[in-house]
Amino acid sequence: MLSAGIVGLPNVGKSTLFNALTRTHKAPAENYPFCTIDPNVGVVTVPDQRLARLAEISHSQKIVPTAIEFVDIAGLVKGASTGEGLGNQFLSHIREVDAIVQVVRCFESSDVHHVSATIDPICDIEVINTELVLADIASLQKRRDRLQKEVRAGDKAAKIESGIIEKLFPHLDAGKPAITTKLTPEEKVVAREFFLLTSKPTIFACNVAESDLAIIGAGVERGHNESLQSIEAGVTDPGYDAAKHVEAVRDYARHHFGTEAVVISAQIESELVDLGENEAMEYLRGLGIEGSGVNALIHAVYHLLGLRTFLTTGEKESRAWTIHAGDKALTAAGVIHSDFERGFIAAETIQTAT
Ligand SMILES: Nc1nc2c(ncn2[C@@H]2O[C@H](COP(=O)(O)OP(=O)(O)OP(=O)(O)O)[C@@H](O)[C@H]2O)c(=O)[nH]1
Ligand SMILES: [Mg+2]
Repeated sequence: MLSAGIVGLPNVGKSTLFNALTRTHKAPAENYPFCTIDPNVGVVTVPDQRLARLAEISHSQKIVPTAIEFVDIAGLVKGASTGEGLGNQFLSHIREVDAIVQVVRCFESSDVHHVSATIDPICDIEVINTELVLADIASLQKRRDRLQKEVRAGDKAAKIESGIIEKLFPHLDAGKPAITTKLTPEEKVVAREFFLLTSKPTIFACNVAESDLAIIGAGVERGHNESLQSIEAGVTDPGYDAAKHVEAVRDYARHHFGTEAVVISAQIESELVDLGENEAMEYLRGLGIEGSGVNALIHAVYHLLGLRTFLTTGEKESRAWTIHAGDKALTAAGVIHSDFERGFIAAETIQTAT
């Protein structure tokens, strides 16, 4: 199963988000930095309203949604790439995941300690990115040193690798993530073997206060202009403008990573995990929040991992199956059973609202 790692500075709400995602209280989420040391791992089902509808139509006995794994990783600090705050150990946890959700603190609270004292999401993102980039530079440097002998001996594969490394170096040196380096599809396949931290697809999660979520709107879409104002309820500083920070993160995500930012309120959604899903949605609506930011994040991560769903339905079950973006109907049939792939005749498609 593909997995996404929850990464960020200490005490920004990563474990709180993990609990909201897994609908558990599994991860301790206390108000002090480095509360998490060992990663928390949880399987998260991908919400899909179409399944319930199909189950109704087919009178299915059960519903089987698809799932992805989330890993709540310890907070990173400046100097992590050289071992600060158990940095090397934490970085190795990031190396094992397939995608990264970078949690950025956009909530104001004088009670919750911030490692760099002020709320400055862009500065926070840059601290994390710098550490990941530095770790990648160090591992590429080692690889380059190891390859030298083979390159001199004229080894063809080593030469190709070395060429790619020379493309990556200046990019990383400029502080940019490896994922935005211009490489050919063939080079990308080779570069995958380098296991660089900054080559992992990344998405940003802006963790805002529940009162700000009601105004900005949960999920990926940009809020209306008239909502891009500061609000005074629920924050210590009346001039605090969460929407401005969210906009800045969205801009940064787009320009530096070619990716998106999702707005969540980890705190409120983690407090609702004991309620049924409908009840939780009802509660959010009562707060003026349309739609769960956490559900939007799950969908965004699923897509980020390059995964897509198709559905089957019958009396026995209505089920979501996972395929990869670009897979053909034939491959999808094979996911259910190899016989379906071998004996495939035709696919009929219908248009549905998603
Ligand atoms: N006010 C407010 N507090 C929050 C929010 N999200 C998390 N917190 C609080 O911030 C503190 C830290 O949350 P955690 O989820 O443990 O943070 P973390 O990023 O996992 O921290 P480390 O494991 O130490 O790196 C807890 O006291 C949470 O209740 C939020 O949206 N608003
Ligand atoms: Mg934690």
